[in-house]
Amino acid sequence: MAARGQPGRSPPRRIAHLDMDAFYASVELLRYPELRGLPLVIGGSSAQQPGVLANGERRFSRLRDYVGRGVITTATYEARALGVYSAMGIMKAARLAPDAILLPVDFAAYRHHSRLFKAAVAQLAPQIEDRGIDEIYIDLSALADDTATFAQRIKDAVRAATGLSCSICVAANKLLAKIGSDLDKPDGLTLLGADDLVRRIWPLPARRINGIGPKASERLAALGIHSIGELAQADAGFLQQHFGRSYGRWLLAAAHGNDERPLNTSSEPKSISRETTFERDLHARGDRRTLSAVFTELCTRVADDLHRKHCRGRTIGIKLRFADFQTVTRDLTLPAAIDDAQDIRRAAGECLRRVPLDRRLRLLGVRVSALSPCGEAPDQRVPRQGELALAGDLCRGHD
Ligand code: DCP
Ligand code: MG
Repeated sequence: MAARGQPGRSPPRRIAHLDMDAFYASVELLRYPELRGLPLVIGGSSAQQPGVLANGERRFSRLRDYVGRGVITTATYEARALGVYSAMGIMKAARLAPDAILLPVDFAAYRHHSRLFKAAVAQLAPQIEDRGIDEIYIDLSALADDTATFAQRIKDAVRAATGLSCSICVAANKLLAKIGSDLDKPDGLTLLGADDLVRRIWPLPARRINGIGPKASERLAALGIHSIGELAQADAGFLQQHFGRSYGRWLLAAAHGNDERPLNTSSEPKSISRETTFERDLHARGDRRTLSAVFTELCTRVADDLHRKHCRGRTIGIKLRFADFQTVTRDLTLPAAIDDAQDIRRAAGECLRRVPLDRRLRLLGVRVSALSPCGEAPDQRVPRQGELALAGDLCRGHD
């Protein structure tokens, strides 16, 4: 992709996005190679654990035998060909593919293989941003090697370390590399150059941009914008009018393949946040109870994340997105770091009081930043409620 900014001053970056193919299912196939080539779905509980017959053969569960409310985490490409996908209810999938094999999730095995593939890549290219269990970004900009040769070397190293295949795209930035790694799955190696924005990216549906969720893509469709190309041709003022200033601007930049975000190569989180987009837009008055419950749940989940990462934070923030897509954030910085769900709820509640809640909301989020590892500051104590008002006066607020 073309370098943005001042041509000639800095060469375009080379950012790779690597995503493992049908990850959970592929790990299971290492254990049960006899299932290769068959439609296989991962989900459900230990009841789906394969049994062993008297003759030593394994007996696997089939989708048609499943009863319950579980959802599919992933499916092999053979199962996807039958219309079965991640997040689909297992009983619904059973109607489409009754003979498909069902295995329970085994997170420990997936985490193990996740660590293996990341370590193999880190040996070749140390500039890595960890994006979750089966995906990473890799910055290849400083490497002298030919891009395609190097990307193939990474794929070979992942296969040697894990026995698994992955798909890689190298592009000028994270946004394009992420879209691109999906284009030639499975076992893909995709290079996106300057000409490919129009040829390969613009025909794709707008929701393929990471950051355009189901709701935003529905709203774009209602405005007659279906593809990324159509979004790129849209009027900047029109987009800002319908999606708010900041999201509207971002939508247009993204459709033009512009993204300057650096890789976050630090393994220490800078902030921990949870947010949720509501099934239907909620109003602070009419839906007070629901909103309050969601708010508390978000704070609890953030607190759980903090505990897992063994850290706490001093700055507590909220994010609201109104039905018209206007997004508002507020935060406050406390005298001491906290990690307790109730304390986070109280501080986030303070932030919430500083936003006029006169319109319907589509999204609510809670963030804790200015993190410090637990145990490093023994003199820190949790502030009491009365202290929060003072802290609130000191805090920054921004829209
Ligand atoms: N996952 C999940 N629930 C979802 C989506 C995914 O539990 N709704 C899990 C199972 C996947 C893993 O995360 O194996 C990685 O997600 P991906 O979206 O990368 O999907 P896959 O790796 O399974 O398939 P693909 O080849 O499309 O990347
Ligand atoms: Mg994957």
